[in-house]
Amino acid sequence: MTHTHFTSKGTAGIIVLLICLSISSALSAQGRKDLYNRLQQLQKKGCMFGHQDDPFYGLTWEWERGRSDVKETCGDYPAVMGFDLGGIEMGDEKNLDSVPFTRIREELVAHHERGGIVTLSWHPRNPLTGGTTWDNKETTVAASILPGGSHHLKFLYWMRRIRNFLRTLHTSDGRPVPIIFRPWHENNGGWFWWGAQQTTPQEFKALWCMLQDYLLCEGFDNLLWSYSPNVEANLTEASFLERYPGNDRVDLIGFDAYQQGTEQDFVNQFNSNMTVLSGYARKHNKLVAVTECGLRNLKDPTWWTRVIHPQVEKYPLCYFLVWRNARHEYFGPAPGEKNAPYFREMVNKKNVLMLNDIKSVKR
Ligand code: BMA
Repeated sequence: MTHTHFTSKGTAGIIVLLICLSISSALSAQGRKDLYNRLQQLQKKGCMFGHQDDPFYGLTWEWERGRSDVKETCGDYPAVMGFDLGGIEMGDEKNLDSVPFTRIREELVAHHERGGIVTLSWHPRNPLTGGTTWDNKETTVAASILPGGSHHLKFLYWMRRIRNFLRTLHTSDGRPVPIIFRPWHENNGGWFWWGAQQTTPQEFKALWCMLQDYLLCEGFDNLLWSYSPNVEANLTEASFLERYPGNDRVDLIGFDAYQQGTEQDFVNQFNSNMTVLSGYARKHNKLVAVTECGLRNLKDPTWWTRVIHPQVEKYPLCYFLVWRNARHEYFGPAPGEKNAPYFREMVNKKNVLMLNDIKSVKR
Protein backbone atom coordinates (compact mmCIF):
# COMPACT_ATOMS: atom_id res chain seq x y z
CA MET A 1 0.00 0.00 0.00
CA THR A 2 2.66 2.45 1.12
CA HIS A 3 4.77 1.28 -1.76
CA THR A 4 1.99 1.98 -4.30
CA HIS A 5 1.40 5.38 -2.72
CA PHE A 6 5.02 6.38 -3.12
CA THR A 7 5.19 5.06 -6.64
CA SER A 8 2.18 7.06 -7.79
CA LYS A 9 3.50 10.20 -6.11
CA GLY A 10 6.89 9.65 -7.76
CA THR A 11 5.30 9.10 -11.15
CA ALA A 12 3.19 12.23 -10.78
CA GLY A 13 6.33 14.19 -9.89
CA ILE A 14 8.15 12.94 -12.96
CA ILE A 15 5.19 13.79 -15.19
CA VAL A 16 5.03 17.33 -13.79
CA LEU A 17 8.77 17.69 -14.32
CA LEU A 18 8.52 16.47 -17.92
CA ILE A 19 5.65 18.85 -18.63
CA CYS A 20 7.68 21.72 -17.19
CA LEU A 21 10.75 20.80 -19.20
CA SER A 22 8.77 20.55 -22.40
CA ILE A 23 7.00 23.86 -21.74
CA SER A 24 10.22 25.72 -21.11
CA SER A 25 12.06 24.19 -24.05
CA ALA A 26 9.07 24.72 -26.36
CA LEU A 27 9.08 28.42 -25.51
CA SER A 28 12.85 28.45 -26.08
CA ALA A 29 13.00 31.65 -24.06
CA GLN A 30 12.68 33.94 -27.08
CA GLY A 31 11.87 37.04 -25.05
CA ARG A 32 14.90 36.45 -22.87
CA LYS A 33 17.14 36.01 -25.91
CA ASP A 34 15.79 39.11 -27.64
CA LEU A 35 16.43 41.22 -24.56
CA TYR A 36 19.91 39.75 -24.22
CA ASN A 37 20.66 40.64 -27.84
CA ARG A 38 19.28 44.14 -27.48
CA LEU A 39 21.35 44.76 -24.36
CA GLN A 40 24.43 43.46 -26.11
CA GLN A 41 23.87 45.81 -29.05
CA LEU A 42 23.23 48.75 -26.74
CA GLN A 43 26.35 48.03 -24.74
CA LYS A 44 28.41 48.64 -27.88
CA LYS A 45 26.97 52.17 -28.10
CA GLY A 46 27.58 53.06 -24.47
CA CYS A 47 26.34 52.54 -20.94
CA MET A 48 22.69 53.20 -20.09
CA PHE A 49 21.71 55.34 -17.14
CA GLY A 50 19.06 53.89 -14.83
CA HIS A 51 16.99 55.20 -11.92
CA GLN A 52 14.90 53.33 -9.35
CA ASP A 53 11.24 54.40 -8.92
CA ASP A 54 11.81 57.27 -11.35
CA PRO A 55 8.17 58.08 -12.32
CA PHE A 56 6.59 57.81 -8.85
CA TYR A 57 8.14 60.54 -6.73
CA GLY A 58 11.02 63.00 -6.56
CA LEU A 59 12.58 65.50 -4.24
CA THR A 60 9.62 67.88 -4.23
CA TRP A 61 6.65 65.85 -5.52
CA GLU A 62 4.85 62.53 -5.14
CA TRP A 63 2.62 60.33 -7.31
CA GLU A 64 1.92 62.96 -10.00
CA ARG A 65 1.68 61.36 -13.42
CA GLY A 66 4.09 62.30 -16.20
CA ARG A 67 6.82 63.55 -13.89
CA SER A 68 10.43 62.42 -13.44
CA ASP A 69 13.26 64.21 -11.65
CA VAL A 70 15.67 62.86 -14.25
CA LYS A 71 13.60 64.14 -17.19
CA GLU A 72 13.06 67.48 -15.51
CA THR A 73 16.82 67.80 -14.99
CA CYS A 74 18.12 66.83 -18.42
CA GLY A 75 15.15 66.64 -20.79
CA ASP A 76 15.04 62.88 -21.19
CA TYR A 77 13.92 59.81 -19.27
CA PRO A 78 16.51 57.36 -17.94
CA ALA A 79 17.10 54.49 -20.37
CA VAL A 80 16.52 51.99 -17.56
CA MET A 81 13.87 52.16 -14.87
CA GLY A 82 13.97 49.93 -11.79
CA PHE A 83 10.96 48.88 -9.71
CA ASP A 84 10.59 46.68 -6.63
CA LEU A 85 8.18 43.85 -5.90
CA GLY A 86 8.60 43.81 -2.09
CA GLY A 87 5.15 43.19 -0.58
CA ILE A 88 3.57 41.47 -3.60
CA GLU A 89 4.20 38.15 -1.80
CA MET A 90 1.82 39.28 0.99
CA GLY A 91 -0.93 40.25 -1.43
CA ASP A 92 -0.34 43.91 -0.45
CA GLU A 93 -1.68 46.70 -2.62
CA LYS A 94 1.47 48.78 -2.21
CA ASN A 95 5.13 47.78 -2.16
CA LEU A 96 7.48 48.32 0.76
CA ASP A 97 8.08 51.90 -0.36
CA SER A 98 4.32 52.65 -0.63
CA VAL A 99 4.16 52.39 -4.43
CA PRO A 100 0.84 50.86 -5.54
CA PHE A 101 1.42 47.74 -7.63
CA THR A 102 -1.15 48.97 -10.15
CA ARG A 103 1.07 52.02 -10.68
CA ILE A 104 4.19 49.84 -11.00
CA ARG A 105 2.44 47.86 -13.71
CA GLU A 106 1.35 51.02 -15.52
CA GLU A 107 4.78 52.68 -15.47
CA LEU A 108 6.71 49.50 -16.25
CA VAL A 109 4.62 48.81 -19.34
CA ALA A 110 4.72 52.51 -20.34
CA HIS A 111 8.50 52.61 -20.12
CA HIS A 112 8.80 49.49 -22.24
CA GLU A 113 6.38 50.91 -24.79
CA ARG A 114 8.35 54.14 -25.10
CA GLY A 115 11.42 52.02 -25.88
CA GLY A 116 13.03 51.82 -22.45
CA ILE A 117 14.46 48.92 -20.44
CA VAL A 118 12.95 47.77 -17.15
CA THR A 119 14.34 45.83 -14.22
CA LEU A 120 12.61 44.31 -11.19
CA SER A 121 14.10 43.62 -7.78
CA TRP A 122 12.35 42.01 -4.83
CA HIS A 123 12.65 42.81 -1.12
CA PRO A 124 10.40 40.05 0.26
CA ARG A 125 9.31 39.95 3.89
CA ASN A 126 10.82 37.27 6.13
CA PRO A 127 8.64 34.19 5.48
CA LEU A 128 9.52 32.47 8.75
CA THR A 129 9.20 35.31 11.26
CA GLY A 130 6.79 37.57 9.37
CA GLY A 131 9.32 40.39 9.88
CA THR A 132 10.70 42.74 7.27
CA THR A 133 13.17 41.91 4.53
CA TRP A 134 15.90 43.10 6.95
CA ASP A 135 14.85 40.73 9.75
CA ASN A 136 18.16 38.91 9.63
CA LYS A 137 18.53 37.17 12.98
CA GLU A 138 17.32 33.67 12.06
CA THR A 139 19.59 31.36 10.11
CA THR A 140 16.88 28.80 9.37
CA VAL A 141 14.65 30.88 7.10
CA ALA A 142 15.98 29.48 3.82
CA ALA A 143 15.78 25.87 5.06
CA SER A 144 12.23 26.46 6.27
CA ILE A 145 10.96 27.47 2.81
CA LEU A 146 12.88 24.98 0.67
CA PRO A 147 11.07 21.74 -0.29
CA GLY A 148 10.50 19.70 2.86
CA GLY A 149 10.73 22.78 5.11
CA SER A 150 7.99 23.83 7.52
CA HIS A 151 7.16 26.96 5.50
CA HIS A 152 7.54 25.59 2.00
CA LEU A 153 3.83 25.69 1.30
CA LYS A 154 3.67 29.30 2.45
CA PHE A 155 6.49 30.18 0.08
CA LEU A 156 4.71 28.44 -2.77
CA TYR A 157 1.85 30.88 -2.18
CA TRP A 158 4.30 33.75 -2.22
CA MET A 159 5.73 32.60 -5.54
CA ARG A 160 2.19 32.25 -6.88
CA ARG A 161 1.49 35.87 -6.03
CA ILE A 162 4.65 36.93 -7.87
CA ARG A 163 3.57 34.82 -10.82
CA ASN A 164 0.13 36.40 -10.84
CA PHE A 165 1.58 39.90 -10.90
CA LEU A 166 4.24 39.09 -13.52
CA ARG A 167 1.51 37.69 -15.74
CA THR A 168 -0.12 41.11 -15.90
CA LEU A 169 3.02 42.80 -17.23
CA HIS A 170 2.22 42.78 -20.90
CA THR A 171 1.60 45.31 -23.65
CA SER A 172 -1.90 46.21 -24.83
CA ASP A 173 -1.59 43.61 -27.59
CA GLY A 174 -0.78 40.93 -25.02
CA ARG A 175 2.97 40.60 -25.47
CA PRO A 176 4.93 40.05 -22.22
CA VAL A 177 7.32 42.87 -21.35
CA PRO A 178 10.95 41.73 -21.37
CA ILE A 179 12.32 42.30 -17.87
CA ILE A 180 15.73 42.16 -16.22
CA PHE A 181 14.75 40.13 -13.15
CA ARG A 182 17.05 40.54 -10.14
CA PRO A 183 15.94 38.49 -7.15
CA TRP A 184 18.00 37.70 -4.03
CA HIS A 185 20.28 40.69 -4.50
CA GLU A 186 23.18 41.69 -2.21
CA ASN A 187 23.26 38.05 -1.09
CA ASN A 188 26.87 38.19 0.07
CA GLY A 189 25.99 40.66 2.83
CA GLY A 190 24.32 39.95 6.14
CA TRP A 191 21.47 42.48 6.09
CA PHE A 192 18.80 40.43 4.30
CA TRP A 193 17.49 37.07 5.52
CA TRP A 194 18.97 35.37 2.41
CA GLY A 195 22.43 36.80 3.10
CA ALA A 196 25.75 35.03 3.49
CA GLN A 197 25.53 35.13 7.27
CA GLN A 198 22.07 33.57 7.18
CA THR A 199 22.32 30.89 4.47
CA THR A 200 24.88 28.34 3.34
CA PRO A 201 25.95 28.58 -0.30
CA GLN A 202 23.94 25.39 -0.97
CA GLU A 203 20.82 26.85 0.61
CA PHE A 204 21.23 30.08 -1.30
CA LYS A 205 21.58 28.28 -4.63
CA ALA A 206 18.57 26.12 -3.80
CA LEU A 207 16.57 29.30 -3.13
CA TRP A 208 17.58 30.75 -6.48
CA CYS A 209 16.75 27.50 -8.31
CA MET A 210 13.40 27.10 -6.57
CA LEU A 211 12.20 30.54 -7.69
CA GLN A 212 13.72 30.28 -11.14
CA ASP A 213 12.42 26.78 -11.85
CA TYR A 214 8.98 27.77 -10.63
CA LEU A 215 8.80 30.79 -12.92
CA LEU A 216 10.28 28.94 -15.91
CA CYS A 217 7.80 26.19 -15.33
CA GLU A 218 5.02 28.78 -15.30
CA GLY A 219 6.11 29.82 -18.76
CA PHE A 220 7.96 33.09 -18.15
CA ASP A 221 10.37 33.30 -21.05
CA ASN A 222 10.55 37.09 -20.86
CA LEU A 223 12.79 37.28 -17.79
CA LEU A 224 16.50 37.92 -18.16
CA TRP A 225 18.12 36.66 -14.96
CA SER A 226 20.43 39.02 -13.15
CA TYR A 227 22.73 37.97 -10.31
CA SER A 228 23.95 40.92 -8.26
CA PRO A 229 25.84 40.63 -4.97
CA ASN A 230 27.20 43.68 -3.18
CA VAL A 231 30.74 44.90 -3.83
CA GLU A 232 33.09 43.30 -1.34
CA ALA A 233 36.64 43.49 -0.07
CA ASN A 234 39.09 41.10 -1.74
CA LEU A 235 36.69 39.68 -4.29
CA THR A 236 38.19 36.88 -6.37
CA GLU A 237 36.64 34.76 -9.09
CA ALA A 238 36.52 31.86 -6.63
CA SER A 239 34.73 33.88 -3.94
CA PHE A 240 32.33 35.28 -6.56
CA LEU A 241 31.47 31.73 -7.62
CA GLU A 242 30.72 30.48 -4.10
CA ARG A 243 27.07 31.53 -4.28
CA TYR A 244 26.75 31.96 -8.06
CA PRO A 245 23.83 29.82 -9.25
CA GLY A 246 25.54 28.72 -12.50
CA ASN A 247 26.09 29.89 -16.06
CA ASP A 248 22.95 28.19 -17.31
CA ARG A 249 20.91 30.14 -14.74
CA VAL A 250 22.28 33.66 -15.07
CA ASP A 251 22.34 36.06 -18.04
CA LEU A 252 23.65 39.22 -16.43
CA ILE A 253 26.10 39.70 -13.58
CA GLY A 254 26.63 42.89 -11.67
CA PHE A 255 27.09 44.41 -8.27
CA ASP A 256 25.50 46.95 -5.98
CA ALA A 257 28.02 49.60 -4.95
CA TYR A 258 27.30 52.68 -2.86
CA GLN A 259 29.91 55.23 -1.94
CA GLN A 260 29.63 55.03 1.83
CA GLY A 261 33.20 55.48 2.99
CA THR A 262 35.85 57.55 1.28
CA GLU A 263 35.81 58.26 -2.43
CA GLN A 264 39.12 56.46 -2.82
CA ASP A 265 37.80 53.31 -1.12
CA PHE A 266 34.74 53.37 -3.36
CA VAL A 267 36.81 53.79 -6.52
CA ASN A 268 39.24 51.04 -5.47
CA GLN A 269 36.51 48.58 -4.62
CA PHE A 270 34.53 49.38 -7.77
CA ASN A 271 37.55 48.66 -9.94
CA SER A 272 38.82 45.58 -8.15
CA ASN A 273 35.34 44.01 -8.19
CA MET A 274 34.59 45.07 -11.76
CA THR A 275 37.86 43.59 -12.97
CA VAL A 276 36.76 40.19 -11.62
CA LEU A 277 33.19 40.49 -12.92
CA SER A 278 34.01 41.77 -16.39
CA GLY A 279 36.73 39.14 -16.76
CA TYR A 280 34.28 36.41 -15.84
CA ALA A 281 31.59 37.87 -18.11
CA ARG A 282 33.94 37.95 -21.09
CA LYS A 283 34.84 34.29 -20.69
CA HIS A 284 31.25 33.15 -20.24
CA ASN A 285 29.26 35.55 -22.46
CA LYS A 286 27.45 37.28 -19.64
CA LEU A 287 26.18 40.84 -19.67
CA VAL A 288 27.56 43.14 -16.96
CA ALA A 289 25.94 46.04 -15.12
CA VAL A 290 26.20 48.19 -12.04
CA THR A 291 22.82 47.05 -10.78
CA GLU A 292 22.67 49.69 -8.01
CA CYS A 293 24.94 52.54 -7.07
CA GLY A 294 24.90 56.02 -5.67
CA LEU A 295 26.19 58.65 -3.33
CA ARG A 296 23.59 59.43 -0.68
CA ASN A 297 22.11 62.93 -1.17
CA LEU A 298 24.85 63.74 -3.69
CA LYS A 299 26.93 65.33 -0.96
CA ASP A 300 29.54 65.91 -3.63
CA PRO A 301 27.63 67.49 -6.55
CA THR A 302 30.47 66.75 -8.97
CA TRP A 303 30.14 62.99 -8.31
CA TRP A 304 28.53 62.30 -11.70
CA THR A 305 31.37 63.61 -13.85
CA ARG A 306 34.30 63.26 -11.49
CA VAL A 307 33.68 59.93 -9.73
CA ILE A 308 31.13 57.56 -11.26
CA HIS A 309 31.40 58.27 -15.00
CA PRO A 310 35.19 57.77 -15.20
CA GLN A 311 34.76 54.32 -13.56
CA VAL A 312 31.76 53.23 -15.58
CA GLU A 313 33.36 54.05 -18.94
CA LYS A 314 36.32 51.75 -18.30
CA TYR A 315 34.19 48.59 -18.58
CA PRO A 316 31.79 47.08 -21.11
CA LEU A 317 28.72 47.74 -18.97
CA CYS A 318 25.17 47.78 -20.21
CA TYR A 319 23.83 50.00 -17.45
CA PHE A 320 24.39 51.70 -14.11
CA LEU A 321 21.36 52.42 -11.96
CA VAL A 322 21.10 54.84 -9.07
CA TRP A 323 18.59 54.26 -6.30
CA ARG A 324 15.42 56.20 -5.61
CA ASN A 325 14.79 59.87 -4.89
CA ALA A 326 12.99 59.40 -1.62
CA ARG A 327 12.36 62.26 0.77
CA HIS A 328 14.80 61.03 3.42
CA GLU A 329 17.51 60.05 0.97
CA TYR A 330 18.07 60.52 -2.73
CA PHE A 331 20.54 59.22 -5.26
CA GLY A 332 19.31 60.72 -8.53
CA PRO A 333 19.49 64.29 -9.81
CA ALA A 334 16.72 66.87 -9.49
CA PRO A 335 16.31 70.26 -11.15
CA GLY A 336 17.71 73.13 -9.14
CA GLU A 337 20.03 70.87 -7.15
CA LYS A 338 23.74 71.66 -7.13
CA ASN A 339 24.49 68.36 -8.85
CA ALA A 340 22.11 69.06 -11.79
CA PRO A 341 24.68 70.74 -14.12
CA TYR A 342 27.15 67.89 -13.53
CA PHE A 343 24.43 65.35 -14.23
CA ARG A 344 23.58 67.11 -17.51
CA GLU A 345 27.25 67.18 -18.45
CA MET A 346 27.48 63.43 -17.81
CA VAL A 347 24.40 62.43 -19.80
CA ASN A 348 25.53 64.61 -22.71
CA LYS A 349 28.56 62.38 -23.12
CA LYS A 350 28.33 60.05 -26.11
CA ASN A 351 28.90 56.93 -24.07
CA VAL A 352 26.08 57.56 -21.56
CA LEU A 353 22.73 56.45 -22.94
CA MET A 354 19.32 57.85 -22.06
CA LEU A 355 15.94 56.81 -23.45
CA ASN A 356 16.31 58.76 -26.72
CA ASP A 357 19.66 57.10 -27.39
CA ILE A 358 18.28 53.58 -27.20
CA LYS A 359 14.83 53.84 -28.78
CA SER A 360 16.08 53.04 -32.26
CA VAL A 361 17.85 49.84 -31.22
CA LYS A 362 15.22 47.22 -31.88
CA ARG A 363 12.98 45.84 -29.22
C1 BMA B 1 16.82 50.82 0.56
C2 BMA B 1 16.25 52.12 1.08
C3 BMA B 1 14.94 51.81 1.76
C4 BMA B 1 14.03 51.08 0.79
C5 BMA B 1 14.71 49.89 0.15
C6 BMA B 1 13.88 49.25 -0.93
O1 BMA B 1 18.07 50.98 0.00
O2 BMA B 1 16.03 53.01 0.00
O3 BMA B 1 14.34 53.01 2.16
O4 BMA B 1 12.88 50.65 1.44
O5 BMA B 1 15.94 50.28 -0.39
O6 BMA B 1 13.64 50.14 -1.98
